[in-house]
Amino acid sequence: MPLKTQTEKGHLAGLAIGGHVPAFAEPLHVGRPSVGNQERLMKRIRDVIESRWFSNNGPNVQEFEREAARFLGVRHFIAMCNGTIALEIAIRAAGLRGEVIVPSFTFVATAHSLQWQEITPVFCDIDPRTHNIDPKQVENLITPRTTGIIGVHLWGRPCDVEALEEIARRRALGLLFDAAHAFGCSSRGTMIGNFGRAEVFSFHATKFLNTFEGGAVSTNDDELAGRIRLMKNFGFAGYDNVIYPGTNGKMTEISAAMGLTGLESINEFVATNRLNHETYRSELADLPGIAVAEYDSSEKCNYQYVILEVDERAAGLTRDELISILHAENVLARRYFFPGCHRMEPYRSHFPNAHLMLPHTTTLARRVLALPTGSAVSARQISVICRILKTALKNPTATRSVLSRNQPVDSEQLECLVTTSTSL
Ligand code: T4K
Repeated sequence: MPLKTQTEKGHLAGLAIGGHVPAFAEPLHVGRPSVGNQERLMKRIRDVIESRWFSNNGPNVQEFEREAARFLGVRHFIAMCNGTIALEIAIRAAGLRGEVIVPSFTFVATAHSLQWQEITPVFCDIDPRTHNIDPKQVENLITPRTTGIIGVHLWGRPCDVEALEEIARRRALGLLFDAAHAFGCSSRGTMIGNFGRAEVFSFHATKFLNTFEGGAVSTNDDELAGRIRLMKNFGFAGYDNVIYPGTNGKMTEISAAMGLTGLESINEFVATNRLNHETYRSELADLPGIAVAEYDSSEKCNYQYVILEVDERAAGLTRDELISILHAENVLARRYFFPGCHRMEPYRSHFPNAHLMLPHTTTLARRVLALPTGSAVSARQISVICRILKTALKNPTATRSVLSRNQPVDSEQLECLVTTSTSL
C-alpha cells in the first residue's frame, strides 16, 4: 500500500504496514518452549525407551516429583498429564461444588475445570494494579452455594494470598490456587505451591518449565494428597483394588524426563527471562501510554511473561492496532486473556450481564498484550521489536491513518488472524 504523505513516508520508514518487508522472515511466537540440556534429555529419553517403562508412576515421574517437591519446599507434589486435569482433580478432591469464585481474567481452563464438573464459576473482578483477583470483591460474591475460591497467580505474580486465606478461613471456604504461571515464584519468601489447600501448576510446552504437556498439584495436606493420588490413577490402591472414583491424570515418563532436564536448567531460564524483561522495560521506558508489567524483584520470580499495558488515550494507538503492526512484522504478540472468560461460552450465555461486575477486567482485557520472550528470542530481536513499537508510537496519527487504509481489522477478524497465524 503506497504511503500518501511525506510525514507517513518519513515516519513509517521501514515498517511492514508501510509496505516494507517484515522485520522478521520467520514468525516470532509468544510461548516458545525452553529446553534444558538436550544431550541429557536425549539420554533420559533413550533410557525410558530401553527400560520399556513408559507410564504409571515410573522412575522419572517419581524423581521429578521428589525434585520438584524439594525445590518448592512442599510435602506433596503430584505430577499429572496437564494442568487442566490437575485443576479438575484438585477441585474434586477438595470437595468444591455449587459455586466457586474465580477471576474472569485468566486462561479459560480455570473456569472450564469447574464447569466441566457442573460447578458454577462466579467471576470476580481483578485489582488493576496486580491483575489478580481482588479479595475486596470476593466477599460480595459469596452466597449460600459458595464452597470455594480459586485464585490465579497471573503472569507468575502472586495473588494477595494472605487476604484470600483470611476470607476462606472466616467463611469456611476451600481455597485453591491456579499456579499455572507461577512455578519458581514466591510470595513473602515462601514458594508458591505451599498456599491454600492445594496449588496447581501447568507444565505445558509454553510454560516456564515444561514437560511437553504436563501439570501437578502441590499440597501440604497429607489426607488431600492421598485422595488426589488415588483420583489421578482410577482410584487404584494396589493391584485390582479400586477404592475411589478416579480418572487418568498420570504423567508419562518422557514428560517427566523433560521436566527433570528443565529443572536442572531452571536458573538459566530465569536469568534469560529476567534479562529479556529488563531489556524490554528499559527500551520501552519512556513511551507514553505504554507500561511493562513489573515483577517484585525481592521475591523469587520466573519472569515468564512480558506484558504490556496500552493506555490508548496516552499512547495514541489501541492495543489492537499495535497487535496489527506487530503481526505485520511477524511478531505474533498475543492478547492474553482477551476477552475474559465471562465473554466466552458457555459463560457469556449463562451470565450475559457479568461485565457489569467486572469493570477492571473489561478495561484490562482491552489493554494487555504479551510479547515474545524466553530463550528463543535474542537481545537483538527484542531491540527490533521495541524499535517497531517506538516507530509506530512516535507519530500515532500517521500510523493510524496508514493502518486504516490497510484492511481494517476488527476484534473478530483479529481473533481469526491470531488463530490462523499461530497455527501455521
Ligand atoms: N490455568 C492457566 C492460568 C493457564 O494459563 C493454563 C494454560 C491452564 C490453567 C491450563 O494448563 P494446561 O492444561 O494447558 O497444562 C496456551 C497453552 O496451550 C496453555 O497451556 C496456556 N495456559 C495458555 C496461556 O497458552 P493457547 O491457546 O494460547 O496456545 P497456542 O497454541 O496459541 O500457543 C501459544 C503460543 O506458543 C503460540 O505463539 C505458539 C507457541 N508454541 C506453542 C506450542 C504448543 C510453541 O512455540 N511451541 C509449542 O509447542 O494456549
